[in-house]
Amino acid sequence: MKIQKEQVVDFNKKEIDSHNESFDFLANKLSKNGHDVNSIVSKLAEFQVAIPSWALGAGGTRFGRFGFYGEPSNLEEKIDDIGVLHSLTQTAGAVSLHIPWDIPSDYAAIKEKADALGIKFDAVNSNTFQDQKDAAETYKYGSLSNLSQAVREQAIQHNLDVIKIGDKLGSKALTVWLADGSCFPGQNNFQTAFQNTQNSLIDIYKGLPDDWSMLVEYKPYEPNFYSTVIQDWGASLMLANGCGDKAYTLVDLGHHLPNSNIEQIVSILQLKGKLGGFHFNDSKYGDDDLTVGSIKPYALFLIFNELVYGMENNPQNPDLAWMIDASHNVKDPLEDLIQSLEAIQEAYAKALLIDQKALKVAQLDNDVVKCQEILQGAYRTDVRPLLEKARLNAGGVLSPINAYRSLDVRGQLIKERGKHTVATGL
Ligand code: PSV
Ligand code: MN
Ligand code: MN
Repeated sequence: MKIQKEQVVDFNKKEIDSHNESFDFLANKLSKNGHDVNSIVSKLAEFQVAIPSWALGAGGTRFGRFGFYGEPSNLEEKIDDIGVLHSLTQTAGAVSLHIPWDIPSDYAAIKEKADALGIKFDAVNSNTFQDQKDAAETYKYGSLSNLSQAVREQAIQHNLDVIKIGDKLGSKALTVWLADGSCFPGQNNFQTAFQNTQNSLIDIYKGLPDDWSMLVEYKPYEPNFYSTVIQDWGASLMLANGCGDKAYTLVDLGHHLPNSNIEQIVSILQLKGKLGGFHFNDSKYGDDDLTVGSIKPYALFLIFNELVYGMENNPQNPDLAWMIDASHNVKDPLEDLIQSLEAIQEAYAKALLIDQKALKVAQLDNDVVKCQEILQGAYRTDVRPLLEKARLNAGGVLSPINAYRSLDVRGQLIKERGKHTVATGL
């Protein structure tokens, strides 16, 4: 299934009048308030978010999995699905692979396919949270932190292998997320587990090509429910610092205890030049992996405010590896991802509308009310016409969900792949 340019053009014809009307109205208002609308639209068009190869099928929970018809069952088909997302939205120009779930059988062919669809290979993810077939050692009691040297060596070697695979595809970052930890007090010695993890990460870091970075993801619980070795940004930052300049912290929105001030975390990490990657999703309770912006859109906006500030004021921080890390239990995965991409762009656009100069003045005056008015004035603006314009300029459709449905993409996928397919890596 490939979306053709003519289909995009035809679809946009139906909505262009209404788009022009709402865009002109908004652009006029924003320009009068001193905003550079063209620059906002180009920033939106440039912003690309990687789609993880494991999010294109139904995810499921430990209580069961309800498949979604026409799911991709190999890497080629996953790339095709991202191609659909990218053709419609023009914001999904990258894929993040999970190894060994997605080892290419033919590197040249997969690269060629991705290139043709305008998709780059973003960070590669290692997997030491599952035992692999025929593996000599088990990760039941941890991987990089394990008390057994043989287990640690196997896990280190796996990460080095992942780097090699990513390198062949043009990736420039390795993301390490560990399930390591303990389920019960006393099970682990915290210091030994942390020290083993640090030493293992240093060994992996030594195998990192010069132009690569290592992203260390943290998570407070699950699958271990008493402790995880890399439980928070402090642990991640210490480990990254212990490795070197090319190691960074990766923030996943779902990996925080309730009410954590994530915007403050990303802000300070950027100040220190140590925020390397970002996983988008949303949650009500824990690592729920729900559609971005579906539960706490204001929190997402406040986080984007800090990200925008950091992108503009912290040259010491690298460009971030952006990725959606969501799972879909009841929605069509592609529709869910389209909604997430839209929510990300919306929060970004609203953050770009914050008058930073006026905010600074209000802060200096200790005018707390004014500070809030400035933030909420931006948040309350309906920025969707700006998103439409960015997509239109880039060759995408004005409204991706409408287009996806009117082109009956899922129906086509079912026709091509059959009903009872299961996405790999789930
Ligand atoms: C597990 O929590 C997780 O969702 C992490 O967020 C990783 O990024 C992802 O799996 C893939 O390893
Ligand atoms: Mn994640
Ligand atoms: Mn997660």
